[in-house]
Amino acid sequence: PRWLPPPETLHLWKEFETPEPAEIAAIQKSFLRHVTKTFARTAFNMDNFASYQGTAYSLRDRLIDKWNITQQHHTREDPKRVYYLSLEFLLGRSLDSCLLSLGVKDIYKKALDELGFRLEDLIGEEVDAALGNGGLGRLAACYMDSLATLDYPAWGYGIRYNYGIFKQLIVDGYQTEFPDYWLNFGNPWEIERLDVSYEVRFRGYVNKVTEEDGTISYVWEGGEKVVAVAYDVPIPGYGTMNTINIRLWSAKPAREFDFAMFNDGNYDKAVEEQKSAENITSVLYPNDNHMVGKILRLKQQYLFVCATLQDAIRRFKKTNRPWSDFPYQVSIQLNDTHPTLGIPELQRILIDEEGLSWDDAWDIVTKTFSFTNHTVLPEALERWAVPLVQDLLPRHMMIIFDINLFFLQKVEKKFPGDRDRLRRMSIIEEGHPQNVRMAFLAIVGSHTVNGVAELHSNLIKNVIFTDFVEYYEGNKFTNVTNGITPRRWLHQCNPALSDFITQKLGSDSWVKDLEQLKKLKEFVDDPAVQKQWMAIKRQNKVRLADYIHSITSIQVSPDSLFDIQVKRIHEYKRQFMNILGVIHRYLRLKKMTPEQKAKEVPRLVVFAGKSAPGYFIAKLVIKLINSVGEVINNDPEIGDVLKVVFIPNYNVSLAEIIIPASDISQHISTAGTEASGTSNMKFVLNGGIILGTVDGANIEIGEEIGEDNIFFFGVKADEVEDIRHLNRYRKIEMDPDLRNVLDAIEKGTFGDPKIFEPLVATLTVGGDYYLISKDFASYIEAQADADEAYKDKVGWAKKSILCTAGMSKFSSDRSINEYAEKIWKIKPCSVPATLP
Ligand code: GPV
Repeated sequence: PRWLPPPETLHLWKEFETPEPAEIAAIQKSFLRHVTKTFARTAFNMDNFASYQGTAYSLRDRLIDKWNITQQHHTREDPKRVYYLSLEFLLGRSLDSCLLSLGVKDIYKKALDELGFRLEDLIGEEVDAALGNGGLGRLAACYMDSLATLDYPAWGYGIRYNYGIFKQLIVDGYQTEFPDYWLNFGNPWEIERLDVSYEVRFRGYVNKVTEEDGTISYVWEGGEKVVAVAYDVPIPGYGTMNTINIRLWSAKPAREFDFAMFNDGNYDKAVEEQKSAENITSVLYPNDNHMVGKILRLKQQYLFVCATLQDAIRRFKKTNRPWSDFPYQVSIQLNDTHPTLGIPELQRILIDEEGLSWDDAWDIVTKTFSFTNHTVLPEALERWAVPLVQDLLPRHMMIIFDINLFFLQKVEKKFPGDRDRLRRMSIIEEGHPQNVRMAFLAIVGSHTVNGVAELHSNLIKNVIFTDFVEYYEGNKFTNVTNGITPRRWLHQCNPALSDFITQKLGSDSWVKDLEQLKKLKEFVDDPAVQKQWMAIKRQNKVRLADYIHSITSIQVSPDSLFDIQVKRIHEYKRQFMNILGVIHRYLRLKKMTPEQKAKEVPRLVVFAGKSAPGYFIAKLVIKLINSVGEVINNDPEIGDVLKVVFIPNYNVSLAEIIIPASDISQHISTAGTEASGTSNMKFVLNGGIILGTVDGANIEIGEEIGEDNIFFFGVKADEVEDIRHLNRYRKIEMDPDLRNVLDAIEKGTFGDPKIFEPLVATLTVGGDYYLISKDFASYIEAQADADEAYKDKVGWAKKSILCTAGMSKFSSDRSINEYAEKIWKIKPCSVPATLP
């Protein structure tokens, strides 16, 4: 029976269920209570970190109040909920964003000021929550912010890795990796829920049971068990009561203990085995857009979906509805194929544990799941070896085979006798070993599949999943163009521009309604606005220049054109082409007289980004950038006309400093390879101009802001295949300017040329898969156009204003509303300010 409070004690609870008033005295009291009681500090034993902790804990109390009110409201209303399943959430810091969402930044600042602390310093004490690799993980974080802000009843589910993405250090120009043990000093933003935990089984065997009436059922038994424990991260909506939850799972040993082993005197070994449970959620795999078939990763994926589904089902069962209601109460979004095991897992629960028929179960499954694809790169598409899955998840492997069998039977019916089509569409890829094609499993088990930008959604339809489009007659496939949260990516990271926009628009309501930015167009010809706009840009450039100096000791001029490329290092993103372009510029400058050089637009080229630790070519690109920087930055004939900086350890907090400071940012992937890109949106929202290819969301950004305000270059996606073919047979001459650049590298201008041989070889013997040579001339031309345009200060200011003004479409609020209406069929569920 449920415990009920004695009525005469209810008033004691009431006080603590009501959010504390946001008054200076109350804030100071709660801060001091946490500092002295939670952290056992005194007035004579304080530092900024303890002060950060006290502030964070006092905010945490507010978050918990709002979270509880939200959950009670949702329980009462019982709306359809969306579960956003993602192996990555790249949240970054929380203190500043939380203060802004709760609308208490100014008052906290005052309260802390009076106590002798500067809020800015405390914000800098927080370590990033970096449970993601790049765009995919950061997208999940932006979507949580929008879901909360738009009052949707949503849950994020993920893994609480003990080690987030590694820290990058540059040693002798090379990337080195250090573990990111981010929980070392505690995490104020999570709530440990030891009471919310589920058992997860691995391996074992499947028992076939024939009932008396002849029906056959299967029972999965034996093997090993671990427990997944919940850690909740509350996500407050901006300016709303709604506070949603990201539930992160951490693996712990099961309470069961191997007594046989214990009695054999193998106590050490028994403990050792228990500890191995914790390994499962220990580390985030550091690969972006690349699959590595490690068994521990498969264990992570299964533990994740197994615990998540038990949690969602427990919540569903509290309402005593029939199973047929499940898809009308629950929508599950798969963030790429990483959580695709959720599909066979739900099917297993429904048929093996809940006793539904295969068909009834499959109907529920396919009405519940939807799937977002984030890449067309073949090396990123997940394929798991059948023997591996069979060993770890024997019952799931059986179910996947059955799903495939029934699916292929239907394909055969629709396209009789088409053997090659069956081979192409099979979830099981033939070979030694066979592989499970996770994307196919995700498509077959979902009601909707979406790409993340128009071009990408067309490519998945017309290139990688064509057979499925034909089979489903186009009905499953759609597009939802990515978005970014304007809260973090303008309001928070660029306070000066945010205040100026609010002042010009006469209200700050644009923060929740980005359509209003369009009104900035009215000011584009106003000289005072242009001047102030560029003054703010300069302030942000000074802030970045100071940071660069503090980290690298390189002095850069805020009067140079800041040209920035920050993102994961990957061949398809072509940082290599960027640095080759820099060398080209350097060689050109070296031929100039001082008078000629003085007429050039001074340029600072900034790089940042991590390479996967095992990605040899990407790591060489980092080395080349640093070697080129070393030569150029120390060449007295060059001075401020050209500087090259690699900023180490790119992460969310660093992005918040870098992005507002760009004049130009580069998004130069080979056409058709970058599914969307999201940093392109962040730069343009902050008045930076894109120099980029006709790829991903660049295209839609160009449509919105106007082609005059973006520097496009390069071949189009539909030309790439033919050029690759010619390249393979070396039917195309290398671009002569590029040849000069490679000659300079090979002559040793940037250090021992032997080091760079494998990198240079990707352009020659390697067949130049990413078309650097083909695009080089138009790239250099686009750079020259940018230099020319930058000389016209007024013209540039106008472009910059029109960039910000045209970005309404790329708010993640727009993306989330599209998902909610088109895919999830959920509605906002506004939470009243207090409990009834
Ligand atoms: I798959 N993405 C990523 O960051 N990591 C991955 O493993 C995979 C995709 C990215 C894409 O590369 C970007 O183009 C896209 O903007 C982002 O996912 C969000 O959709």
